[in-house]
Amino acid sequence: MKSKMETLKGKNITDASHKDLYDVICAIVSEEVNKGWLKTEEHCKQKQPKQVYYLSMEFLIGRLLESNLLNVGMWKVCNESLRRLGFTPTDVYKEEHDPGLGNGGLGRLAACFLDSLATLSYPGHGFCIRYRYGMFEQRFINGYQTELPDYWLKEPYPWETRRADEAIEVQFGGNVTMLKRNDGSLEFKHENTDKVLAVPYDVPVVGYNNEFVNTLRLWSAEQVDSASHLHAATSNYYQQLEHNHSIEQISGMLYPDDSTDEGKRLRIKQEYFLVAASLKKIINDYKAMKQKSLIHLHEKVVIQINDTHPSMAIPEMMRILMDEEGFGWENAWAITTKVFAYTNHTIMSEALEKWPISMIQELLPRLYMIIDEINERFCQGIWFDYPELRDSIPQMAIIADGQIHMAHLAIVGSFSVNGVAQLHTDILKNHEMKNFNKLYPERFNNKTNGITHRRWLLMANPRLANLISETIGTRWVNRPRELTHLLRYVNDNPLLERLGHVKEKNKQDLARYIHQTTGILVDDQSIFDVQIKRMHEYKRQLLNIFHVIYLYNELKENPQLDITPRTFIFCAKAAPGYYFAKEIIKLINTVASIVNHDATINGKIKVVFLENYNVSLAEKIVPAADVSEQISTASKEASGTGNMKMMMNGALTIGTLDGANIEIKNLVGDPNIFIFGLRAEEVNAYYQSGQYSASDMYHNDERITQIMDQLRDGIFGHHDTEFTDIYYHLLSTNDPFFILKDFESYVETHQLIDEAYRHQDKWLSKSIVNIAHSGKFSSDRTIQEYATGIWKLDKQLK
Ligand code: NBG
Repeated sequence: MKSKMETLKGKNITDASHKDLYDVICAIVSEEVNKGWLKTEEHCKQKQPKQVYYLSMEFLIGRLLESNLLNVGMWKVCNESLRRLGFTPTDVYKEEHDPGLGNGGLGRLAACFLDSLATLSYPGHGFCIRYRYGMFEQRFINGYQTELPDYWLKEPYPWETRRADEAIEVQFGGNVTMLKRNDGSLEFKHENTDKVLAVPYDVPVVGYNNEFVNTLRLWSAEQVDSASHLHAATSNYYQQLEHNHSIEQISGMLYPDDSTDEGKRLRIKQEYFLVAASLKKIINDYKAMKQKSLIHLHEKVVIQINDTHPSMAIPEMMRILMDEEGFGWENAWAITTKVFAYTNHTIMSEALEKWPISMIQELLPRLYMIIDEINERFCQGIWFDYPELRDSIPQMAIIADGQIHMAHLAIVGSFSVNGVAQLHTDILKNHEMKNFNKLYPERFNNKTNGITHRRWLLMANPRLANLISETIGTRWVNRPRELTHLLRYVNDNPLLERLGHVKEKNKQDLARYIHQTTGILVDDQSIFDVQIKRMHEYKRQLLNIFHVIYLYNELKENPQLDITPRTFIFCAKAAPGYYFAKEIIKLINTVASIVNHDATINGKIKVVFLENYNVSLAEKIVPAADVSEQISTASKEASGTGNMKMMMNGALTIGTLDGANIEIKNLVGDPNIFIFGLRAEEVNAYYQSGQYSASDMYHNDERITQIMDQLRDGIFGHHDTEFTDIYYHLLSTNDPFFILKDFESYVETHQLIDEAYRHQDKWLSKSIVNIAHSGKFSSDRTIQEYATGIWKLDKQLK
């Protein structure tokens, strides 16, 4: 480190700043990483194994220095040398800007998957966009969310390599003319298009301890050589500049919407840009292998479509095969449908992308023709071959009501369709996509999500990781299922005590961070009750804050009330245009400022809303959580992955029977999880019957009446504490997420938690049971299932 500091920075290590150290360590690690990168590429060139390409509009990779250090085996050494030199390692690591190339669970899942692919030595690569502005930075001003642009590339990003020589031209707009060839076949000429250059930036994805390094390729939109490609409409200099600007916008920013479809033209451009550049690269690589014909593409290539966002890859593949490679429709379709697999991540109808026909026609005229033909053939196929489904054709069509239904396109064009937790897959098969399941039962399958235990336990919680290794040895690191060996220790008092100590230390760290960043002093002996995820009505942060207001009301009534002290910790970004979600943020901040400053409740409850949730902040909070809030309206949360992270770190879940909570419950058993609320079937039955009345709930439960009236009239007469919109919204929409309905069982279940926490030994053994069973939720397991069940990949043993 010393000599590198001298040669790279011309400085003595004693004079080095944190940023200098960061740069130098990156350079040292990169040398290691690059060796493996080259080796892996050579290996794949020689062996030509089948590869998976993971197409995703989001990859929330988090900071890479620490995880790369861990994976190349230099983490401990580096920490020690930094300490010896008098530095705090975390001060150095936090010099890295956390790239916010994603919104939430979907993007983080993609990052965990890449980590596991490389670690299991599967050849697989991610494709995404190099957004210049990532997820917005969140600040609270007067309790309201405000958004600041996240210009993460201000400093050069040390992990990317620009590969201008591999740039690819992508075309938009223009017109298509049909010509008849001599042999009678048709030729489609696509002319007068607007051309954009996709320039790749490659980021290495480093496997754990195996010298296996895959690639995450980020595409940046740039103008095609300006001298030779003047756009038809750009007659003068200013128009030319404006045109260039509009091109650069394609990789300008990430859409900060979670689960909502905003119907933006630019979003379509981004999606097509990702897809067109990536497919070109995939096909170029295939051809470089000197395969006989693209007919065999599926033997070497499988492309996973992460949600519908990249589903234009299906018609784009058809376009390439027909217009550029000369295949007829039948052969092109046979190739295409053997190559694509689609993952669905939500059943929220507003998130199932639909694009207006006119927009696609204008932006991607040739693609529209192909989608139209796919739709035509699909609908005719049902009509002739599945008469029993004829009545369903309007609901199943790819093009209907002037819109293109991207989920339908994705299902029709893929050989595999998977959900992300058992319940979610069942709902897809039996409700949302019922008719498609009748048509293609063999396509539907479940792949329950996972998280990389290397980042979320080994790296984020070294105290716990060390304790585990001291107890059961280190084999769990490579075989996380072996965490179950901890079950032998559920009644082992010395271990429970040490576990308690680890949690205490982690909570002290978080308490310090909370104090530094917010000025709030929290009791580190209190229960750390954590809800960290996107702000969304279905995730029901509102139910959580209702419970807090209820407790506060109780304490005001009776200050001597014997409750276990609690710190309620929230993190959540709301989509900038999601008014109601932003009102809930303001409400939580308002409750926080009242509760935290009220001396009469003796500090028994505190509410902390930490700004700007991102991967790095999650890494601080997760190890300190006692209680993990997973309280979505049953059936709405496809899986959840925060639930897995906190369980793995010894938190106990309070949750509904939704998403992966069900699988957590099945593993740990009822005594080790706190389940409450309506079940998915009950929720569905209420929707069907219309039998639910929010107004009755409001009138019949005094606690709810009080809280609702406080929202309407102001909480304890404080200024600026009226939330009439929330009050009226809940009543006028009849509380579609059953917040009022589930309130009672939520409160009761929290009382059980309060009680259980008093018996620390019992609590800690529940905690051990959770940690012990969390191995199933390693993304290594998930990736193994994808690799054998869908992708048919071979592990590359070296
Ligand atoms: C999210 C779901 C989560 C799930 C992640 C990863 C989208 C569209 N979906 O429940 O809401 O855990 O995907 O699968 O972001």
